[in-house]
Amino acid sequence: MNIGMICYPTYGGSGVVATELGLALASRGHQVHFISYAMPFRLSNGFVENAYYHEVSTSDYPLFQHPLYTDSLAVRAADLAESEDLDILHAHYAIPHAISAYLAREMTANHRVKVVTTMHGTDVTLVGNSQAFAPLVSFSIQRSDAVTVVSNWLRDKTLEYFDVNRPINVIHNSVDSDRFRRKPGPCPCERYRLGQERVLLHISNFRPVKRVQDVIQIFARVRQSVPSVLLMIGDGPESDKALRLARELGICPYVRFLGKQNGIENYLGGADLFLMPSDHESFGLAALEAMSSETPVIGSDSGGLREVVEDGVTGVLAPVGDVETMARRAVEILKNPPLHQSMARAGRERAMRLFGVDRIVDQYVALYEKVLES
Ligand code: GMT
Repeated sequence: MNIGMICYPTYGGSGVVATELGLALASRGHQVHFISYAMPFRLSNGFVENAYYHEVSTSDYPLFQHPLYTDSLAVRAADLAESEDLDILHAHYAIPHAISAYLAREMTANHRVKVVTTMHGTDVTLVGNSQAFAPLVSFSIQRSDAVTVVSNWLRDKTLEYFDVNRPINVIHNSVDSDRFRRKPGPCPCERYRLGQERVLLHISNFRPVKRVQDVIQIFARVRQSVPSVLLMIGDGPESDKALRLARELGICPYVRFLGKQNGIENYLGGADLFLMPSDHESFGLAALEAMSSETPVIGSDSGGLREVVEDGVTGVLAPVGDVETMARRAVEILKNPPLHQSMARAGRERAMRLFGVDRIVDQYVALYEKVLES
């Protein structure tokens, strides 16, 4: 098949999912064309057979006060649909990608290319559900040839928020278990252990939904009974608040803000616990990557995280905002090596059994085939 993969190139789950899916499809011999405004960051490791990158640039004509990315993307995608004879245009994250894909299909001769839209979370729950965008997301869902979401929870939210009368397919996110595995040798975490400290890790885009201040609060409590350091990877609007809170709580020397990092598998493969106390996650890809790396997860008992983390088995889920319980359970795990080890092993086993790349890519391929037959 010839597939156009429309995605965000930045650090973040939806771009990662699109890139990993595209690379897996390319390794199976499909021709995959990534379409974005910059090179997706997990694609920038060099030449990959059957994978191509097409940059979208927008016009800066003075009349246009705002970049017309949606339009430029549609034109680029339509052009590629014709020149590369695309079978599928797969839009990751509805806004604005699904609408650009729809326009592209309508612009092409015979409307041959099929549009598959995958919704990832905030395109349904926060941004998509806002008055500014809801009608557009609804329209995109109705006009796509197939729609997928990354969890059962997100399917339910989609049906709750939008008036749609079409199947919404659940295809969970996947993890490359070769890449995300325990690292036996020296890992970057070692630099930050001041002695025998344990390493707690958080990775996100530091948006309000991630509740990064809860991460700091949990760590402050853990540190009272377990010598430990906290590594904060990523960046975003709440970084300053988290830093300020760490200062106020007097734990600054033990909290390292590392910014955006490549090679997060090296950190995940050396950490002792992963913290994800989000308000909600439609899935929680980083939690899955942690489990695959044998790092137990302390997270919120909400959203799609319940489909990823098995509470009490591969980590612990506690009510949103309940930093006391999250900290207490984290300490229990850190002070009990057999428990830690059994959770670590169970996490990897669950990640491989339910979320292996082959299993998930098979589901996308089956969906593409079905759409092409219709
Ligand atoms: O968090 C976001 O708003 C961005 C989005 C993204 O592009 O990374 O994250 C969502 O998609 C990921 C990949 O499917 C999911 O693992 C995340 O849970 C989801 N984030 C939220 O639902 C908050």
